Amino acid sequence: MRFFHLSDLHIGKQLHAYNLKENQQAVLSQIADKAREYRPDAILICGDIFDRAVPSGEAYTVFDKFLQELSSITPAIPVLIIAGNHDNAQRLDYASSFLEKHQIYLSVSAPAQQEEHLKKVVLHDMHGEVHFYLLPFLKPGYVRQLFAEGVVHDYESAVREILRREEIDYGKRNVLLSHQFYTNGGQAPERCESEQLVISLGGLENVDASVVEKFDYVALGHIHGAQMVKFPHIRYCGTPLKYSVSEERHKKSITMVTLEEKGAQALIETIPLTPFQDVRKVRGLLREVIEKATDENRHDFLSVTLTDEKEPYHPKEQLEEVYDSILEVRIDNTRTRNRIEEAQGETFCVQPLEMFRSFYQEMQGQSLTAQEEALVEEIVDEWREEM
Ligand SMILES: [Mn+2]
Repeated sequence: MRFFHLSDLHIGKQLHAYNLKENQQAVLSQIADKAREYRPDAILICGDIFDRAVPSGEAYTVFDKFLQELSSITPAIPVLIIAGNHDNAQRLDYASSFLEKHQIYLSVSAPAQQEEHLKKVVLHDMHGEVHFYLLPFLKPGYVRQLFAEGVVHDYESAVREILRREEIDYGKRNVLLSHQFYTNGGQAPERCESEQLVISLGGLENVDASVVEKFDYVALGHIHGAQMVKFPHIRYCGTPLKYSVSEERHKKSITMVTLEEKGAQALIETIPLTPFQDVRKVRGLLREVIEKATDENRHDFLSVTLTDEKEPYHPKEQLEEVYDSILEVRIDNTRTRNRIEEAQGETFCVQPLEMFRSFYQEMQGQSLTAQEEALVEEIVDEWREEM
């Protein structure tokens, strides 16, 4: 049994002010090409299909096209999908019973009633059955009512108990799809900026990997850098594209897993994915950075740090004459370093609205309208009430 493990597509995501539609379309069709080439028995997508709970029409079109490309492969390859924390359950669930006829299996919410169970998809190979359990992203509050009082008190107990009630036969081959924050004895996986996770104090969101150790393979989503957690068969596959400058050095790939007979270690391989615009950091004098432009690299997304002591006039505009996708331009010289030192002596207390105002200015290159500002204020107030 061989399958592709994918997660965190984040369709509809922007990189700073840039729309990634074409990049996402290109990488998804690369994945479909690889599926045609390697013929996996299944494709697993472990949460965060969309970047936002309310995806744009454009985002739906990109995902729809991807599913169409996959389903045009014959014989059909089953596609197993769980919802992540960025997905909206009802929206993702749309047309799911229709999709199932095309072997696209979706699970968007954890069991909430006693009679509900995890979605299970059973596939066969020469060694027999493989049971795929689909566990969508959950919070303890979603499932607490299924158990006696006090049993589910954090994320780890929620995942442990929800799996326990499935009465899984571990004598068979079992694969779990999950989208949670798995750790190795409290040691967190390596993180990056695009995850935008809220870091909870005391590690409340942590689920120790030993909770899922008995599965033959655990296909994880949530963390954007590919890595194993505690055991080689418990893995995050990472995003298909670099979604932040902090991922500059990542090598994005499809994780391909081969399961032989029960008891044999899962074989893990990676199939590299090549973006048509890479995300890179460059540093140097303005003149040097401009000279480094070539026909191949001038379309990459660049985070530029200029070291000129004499600060150039409109550096971004000058860079944009040769590079077409500048994410940010920073200056690192004696003046800015001194300013940082001075600032470290002061204590900052920035109001959320003020912070958002300058963030928006930086991202969009324009300020908020009065109407937008009122909306942000409303959201901040709501948030305060919830605190
Ligand atoms: Mn994600």
